[in-house]
Amino acid sequence: MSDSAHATNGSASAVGATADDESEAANAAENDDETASAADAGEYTFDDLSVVMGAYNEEEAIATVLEDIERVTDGKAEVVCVDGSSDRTAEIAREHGARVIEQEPQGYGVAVREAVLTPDRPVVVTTDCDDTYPMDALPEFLAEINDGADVVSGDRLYHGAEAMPAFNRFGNHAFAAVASLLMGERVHDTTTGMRAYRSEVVEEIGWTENTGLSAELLIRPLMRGYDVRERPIRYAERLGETKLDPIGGGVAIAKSIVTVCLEEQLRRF
Ligand SMILES: Nc1nc2c(ncn2[C@@H]2O[C@H](COP(=O)(O)OP(=O)(O)O)[C@@H](O)[C@H]2O)c(=O)[nH]1
Ligand SMILES: [Mg+2]
Repeated sequence: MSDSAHATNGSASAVGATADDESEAANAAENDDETASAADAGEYTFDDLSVVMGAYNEEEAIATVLEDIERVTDGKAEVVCVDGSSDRTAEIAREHGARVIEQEPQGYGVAVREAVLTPDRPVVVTTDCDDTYPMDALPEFLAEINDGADVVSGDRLYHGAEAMPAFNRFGNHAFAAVASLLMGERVHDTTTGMRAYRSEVVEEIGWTENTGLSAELLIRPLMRGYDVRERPIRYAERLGETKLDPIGGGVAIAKSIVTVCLEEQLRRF
C-alpha cells in the first residue's frame, strides 16, 4: 500500500474517532496492506479464488460449508455450486451468495468437471459439499499456489482419516498404491475431493472420467510434469448420506486409475 493511503487513514482517525474505530481502521489498513502487497508481488489473494463443488441433496451440510468459506476468505472467494438436488440445497446455496448451476444428476465427475471449468478466476479449489473438508486449509492451499504449485492435493490419509468408513480407507490406500506404481511416483491420496488448481491447468487438459474424476485430476497433471504437491488435511465425518456406492464406485475408480495412467504413459512416446 502507498504512503498516501496510510496518511488518509491516519488523518481520519485523528478527527475524533473512537478507540474502537481506530483499531478497526488500523485492522482494515492492515488487511488492505496485505492484499495490496500480495497483489504488488504478483501473488493471488482470495479475490482470485473460486471454491467449487458438486452438490446432490446436501441440505444438511451446505450451509456450514458455505459459512466456513465466507469466514475463512473474508467473503472474498467466489463459490460455484453445480447442483442436481431435489431438496433445498440450491436455495440454501443462493441464500449464501453462491453461484448455482443446475444440472441433472449424472454422477460426481460430470458435476465437478462443470464446476472446475466454470470460474473465470485464476485459482480454483474443489471441495465436497458435505462438511468433511477443512475450509481452514484454504490459506495454506493458496500459499502453495503462490509458491509455484500448479496443483495442491489434500491428503486425508496422512492423519489417519478415522472419520472415513474403514472399507473406503482401505480402498483409498490401495488406489494410491496402484496409482503410485503405474505412475512411478509416490502419491498418498488419489481420490480426495479437496484440491487447489491453477485454472489454466484444468483448462489445458481434456477430462474423461466420471466417478474417477478426482483421481484423473491428480494423475494427468502429475504425469505431464506439472508441480503437484500433496498436503495433509483433516477429514471430518460427513453430514448427510454419501452419494457414492462404495463397491460400484470403487470399481469405477480403479478402472479410471489404470486407464488414465496407461493413457498418460502412452502419451510420453
Ligand atoms: N451435482 C451433483 N453432485 C454430486 C453427484 N454425485 C455426488 N455429488 C456431490 O459430489 C460430492 C462427493 O460425493 P460424496 O457423496 O461426498 O462422496 P464421498 O465423499 O465419496 O462419500 C458431494 O458434494 C456430493 O453432493 C451428482 O450426480 N451430481
Ligand atoms: Mg464426500
